[in-house]
Amino acid sequence: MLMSSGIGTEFIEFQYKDGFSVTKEVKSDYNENGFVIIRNLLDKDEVKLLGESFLHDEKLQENTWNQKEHGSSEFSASISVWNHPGEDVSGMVCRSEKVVNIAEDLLDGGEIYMHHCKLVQKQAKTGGQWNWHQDYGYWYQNGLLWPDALTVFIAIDKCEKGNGCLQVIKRSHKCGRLDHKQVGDQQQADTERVGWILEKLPVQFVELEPGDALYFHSNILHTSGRNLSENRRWAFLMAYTLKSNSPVSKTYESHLNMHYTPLNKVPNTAIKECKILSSEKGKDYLSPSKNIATCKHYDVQN
Ligand SMILES: O=C(O)CCC(=O)C(=O)O
Ligand SMILES: [Fe+2]
Repeated sequence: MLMSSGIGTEFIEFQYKDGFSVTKEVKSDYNENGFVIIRNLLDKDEVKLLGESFLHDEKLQENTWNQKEHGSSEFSASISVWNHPGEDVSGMVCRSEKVVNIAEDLLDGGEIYMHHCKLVQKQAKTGGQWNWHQDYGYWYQNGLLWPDALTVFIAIDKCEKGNGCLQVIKRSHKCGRLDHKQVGDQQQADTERVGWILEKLPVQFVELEPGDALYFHSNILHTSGRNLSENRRWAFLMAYTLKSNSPVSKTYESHLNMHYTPLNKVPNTAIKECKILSSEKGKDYLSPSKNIATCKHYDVQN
C-alpha cells in the first residue's frame, strides 16, 4: 500500500501485513530513492520483546562503547556490535523470514547473510549526533568489494526530529562512494562534497514508530541529530550483504568474522516463541579490547 507520510519531503512508504512481498513498486522506490520505509514490520509485542531483551542483557552492556560527538564531552551515543545473529530474541529478528526476505529481494543477487548488527542507544538529553556518512564508506575499508549491502534500521523507541531520528539524503546512493575521513571519534564523508550534494538533493527526516523499519542502501548519505528530549532513542540496525560479496580476507582483520555464514532463516513466529530472551551464544561481539583497529572504523572509543 502506498502512502504519503506528510512529514518532511514527500516520500512513499509501505505497510507490513502478513503475506507482504517486495512488489515492483517497493523495488523501484528503493532503487530510485535508496531507501524504503516498512511500517509495523515488527508488531507491538515483538518490538517490546526486542527492547526488553536488550534491557536485561548484561553481556550486551559489557560490550557497549561510548561514541563521543565531535567537539563535545556531554553528548554521545552508545553502540554495541556483533557479527552473528545468535539464538535469542534479537537473533530471531535478524533471521526472521519477514526481515530477511525483504532484504534479499531488495539486494536481488541471490543468497544473503548478516554482515553484522548493532544496537544504537541515544539516551535522553545526552544522545549525540552522527556525522554525515555512508555505511559503505567504512565497510569498504573492511574489504567489502561491492556496495551491494543494506541496513535495516528498526525503531525500538519512537524516532522523531526531537530525539535525533535518522536523516537521509534521497537518491544520494547514486552519487557512488565518497571519501571518508576520521573526524574526532567518527568517520565523516567529504564535507565539501556532501555540501554540494545537499544543494541538489532533499533531506528526509525518517520519523518512525516502534517496530517500523527503514531499509537503506549502503551508499545512502545519512546522519542523525542530538537527542535533546526526555525520552531515549534506541534502534536496532542489521546489515546484510550478498553471500558473493563476503569481504576479501586479505584486507580483513583476521580476528573478525564478518565473512559469509549461513543465515538459517526462521519463521516469523520464532520471534515470539523464542525461549531465550538474551544470550551471547554464537554472537561474537566486537569489543575495544580485542578489536582496536576495527572499532576505529566503527567510530568507537573506550
Ligand atoms: O543510529 C543512528 O542515528 C545512526 C547510526 C548509523 O548510522 C551507523 O551506525 O552507521
Ligand atoms: Fe550509518
